[in-house]
Amino acid sequence: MWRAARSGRAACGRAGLRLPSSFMAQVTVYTALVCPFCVRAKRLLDHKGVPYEEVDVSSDAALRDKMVEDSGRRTVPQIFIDGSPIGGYQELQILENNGDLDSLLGLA
Ligand SMILES: N[C@@H](CCC(=O)N[C@@H](CS)C(=O)NCC(=O)O)C(=O)O
Repeated sequence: MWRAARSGRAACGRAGLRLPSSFMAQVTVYTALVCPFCVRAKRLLDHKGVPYEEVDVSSDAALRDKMVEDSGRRTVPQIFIDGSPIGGYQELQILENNGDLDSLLGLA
């Protein structure tokens, strides 16, 4: 049922409609202040019209530790979709290039 709701955009898509953000995946992007890869990741999500929560770990060691623990990676950005770590900008771009990102985001 949930997947049907998630894929509702296919039916709406023909009319050019988009699902309300409540149907879209929850996206969290851990970032830091000086971070070109963070800029690229956010630009890609912005381009797709995907809302996300940004967590700046620049000056918060505890938050950074949590990011490392939850993602298994030390670099920023780290991107989570519905709580699952998908990696950094390059992994995000690979998912987009493969055509897998939209379904993860609840857009397909
Ligand atoms: N392959 C990673 C590269 C990320 C990366 O190198 N991020 C830099 C900031 S833009 C970083 O965290 N540098 C600190 C470090 O390598 O410990 C991605 O695509 O996100």
